[in-house]
Amino acid sequence: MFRIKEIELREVQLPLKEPFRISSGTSLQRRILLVRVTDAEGTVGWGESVAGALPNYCPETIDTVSLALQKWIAPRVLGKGFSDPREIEPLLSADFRGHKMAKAAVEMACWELAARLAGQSLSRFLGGTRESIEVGISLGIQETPAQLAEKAHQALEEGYRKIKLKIMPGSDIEFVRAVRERLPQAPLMADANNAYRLDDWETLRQLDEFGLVMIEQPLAWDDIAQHAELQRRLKTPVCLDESITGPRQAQAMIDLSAGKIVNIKPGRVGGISASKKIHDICESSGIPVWCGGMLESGVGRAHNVALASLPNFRIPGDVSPSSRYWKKDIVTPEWTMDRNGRVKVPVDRPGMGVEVDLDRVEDLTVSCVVLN
Ligand code: OSB
Ligand code: MG
Repeated sequence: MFRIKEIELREVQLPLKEPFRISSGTSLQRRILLVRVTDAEGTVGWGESVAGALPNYCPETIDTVSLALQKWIAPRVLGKGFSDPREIEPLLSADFRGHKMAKAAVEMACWELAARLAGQSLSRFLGGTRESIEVGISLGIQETPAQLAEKAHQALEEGYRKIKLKIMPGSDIEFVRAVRERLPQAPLMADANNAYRLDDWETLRQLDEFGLVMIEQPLAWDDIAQHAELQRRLKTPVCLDESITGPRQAQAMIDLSAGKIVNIKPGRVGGISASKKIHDICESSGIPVWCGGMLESGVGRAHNVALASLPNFRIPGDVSPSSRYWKKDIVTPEWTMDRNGRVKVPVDRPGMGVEVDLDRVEDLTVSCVVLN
C-alpha cells in the first residue's frame, strides 16, 4: 500500500555525443523530463518521459507531457492510496485519451516505488526471468554508405548482437547494401520511421533481398492496414513501433497479419502495465517482442532493462550502454555492456537498480515543478 504525496517534474538537458538522425529529424541534444514520485512514508520512485522536443515521432512532446502531467495526470494520482501499481493504468485511462508518454512517466515511477517497497528488483517485481539482456545498436542516418558500414563494423566488434540501420528515401538501398557487403553474416535490420508508402514498392522490394532480421515501421506512424498489405508481399518480417500505441493495436497487428514482431517501448504504450499486456498477447500468439529505445537517460534505460528481462523479449533490445549516447549518465553505476553484447539485469538491488546522481541532475536542470 502506498499513497502518492508528491510528484516532482524536472527537465534536464543532456548533450548527445553525436547527432542522431532518423527519417523525421535530427537530435543534437536530449531534453528529458524526469519524474520523481514520493509516497507518504518518503519512499521515492523514478520515471522518465521519452517524449522528444518535437512531434516528429508521435504527437507528444516534452512540453505536452509536462502540461498533461500538471493539468490532468498529477491530480488523478496525488493523495490516492494504491495497493498495487496495476491500479494506476486504469485510473489514467478512464475518459482520458492519449498522452501515453505522460501517463507512462508517472505509472513507471509508481512501479519503481512499489518494487522498492516490496524490497525486490524492478525486473523480478515485473516477472522478469533473465539475468542479462542482449543489446542491439541503432545507427542513425550517415553521410555516406561507407561511413555507415564502418560504424556497423565497429558496433559488431564492440559486441552488439543486432545492428539497426535508420533509413529514408535517398539513404536506403545503397546504405544497406554497403553494410551487408561488409558484414555478410551480421544480424541487420532497418528502421524507416514512417518514411515510405506502398507506392515505394520498388525500394521495399530491394530491401527485401538483404536478409534483414526485420524492417521496422516502414509505413505511416498510425497505420496497421497497409502494413498488412506490405507484409503479404515481403519475406522480411515487418516490425511495428509507432503504430503500436497499446494492447489493442498489438492485437490488431496479429489479427490482420500486419507484422511478425513488435517493438515495445513502455513510454509509447502508456507504461509498464500496457507493456506487460502487449508482451503477453504477443507471447500467446507466438510473436516475439523486443525492447526499443528513445535515447533515454539511465533512468529510462533502467526501466527498459527490467522490462526486457521478461521471457518473450526474445530479440536484442535497443538498450545500449550509457556511453553510447552520453559523456556521463545521470545514474550510478552507469549502464555498461560486456564484450558479448550483454547488459546485466541488476536483480540484487531493490527498485531500478541504479541511483540517480542528484548533484549531476541538479547541474543539468533547466526547470523543476513540485506538485503535491
Ligand atoms: O524508432 O526506435 C526508434 C530514437 C528516437 C526516436 C525513435 C527511435 C529511436 C531509436 C533509438 O532507434 C534507439 C536507442 O535508444 O538506442
Ligand atoms: Mg523505431
